[in-house]
Amino acid sequence: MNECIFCKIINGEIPCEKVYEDDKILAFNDINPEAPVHVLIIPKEHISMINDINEENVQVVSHIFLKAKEIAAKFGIDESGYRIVTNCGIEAGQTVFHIHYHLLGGRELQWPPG
Ligand code: IU
Repeated sequence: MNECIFCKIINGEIPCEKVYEDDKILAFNDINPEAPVHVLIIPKEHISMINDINEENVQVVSHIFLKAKEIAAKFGIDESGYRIVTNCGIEAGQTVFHIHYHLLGGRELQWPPG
């Protein structure tokens, strides 16, 4: 996936503000934060979107959620509350086609989203 910007962030071609990394996932601050805490959590394996999750790659999703709660705790928002969002497809607002989980918090969040 040579042209994928998030793959380039994973392999270090493009810098990021790293929040967490292990062999399966990377988490970094969103370049255009929508909340005081806005972290993107991505699998190192290129998966374009939710529609491409299958029996072979699904385990990384549970790993992302296990680490998401730790990241929320690290930012001190695990008790106050936070939101995890994945946009799937154009009409949902997905602009980067490497699956990512937005972890948002640090302010009161509105519902429903637009
Ligand atoms: P979306 O759900 O696909 O719309 O989210 C893409 C996010 O990726 C969006 O919040 C961007 O600000 C963010 N982002 C980034 O953090 N760094 C980048 O180089 C690019 C997008 I391109």
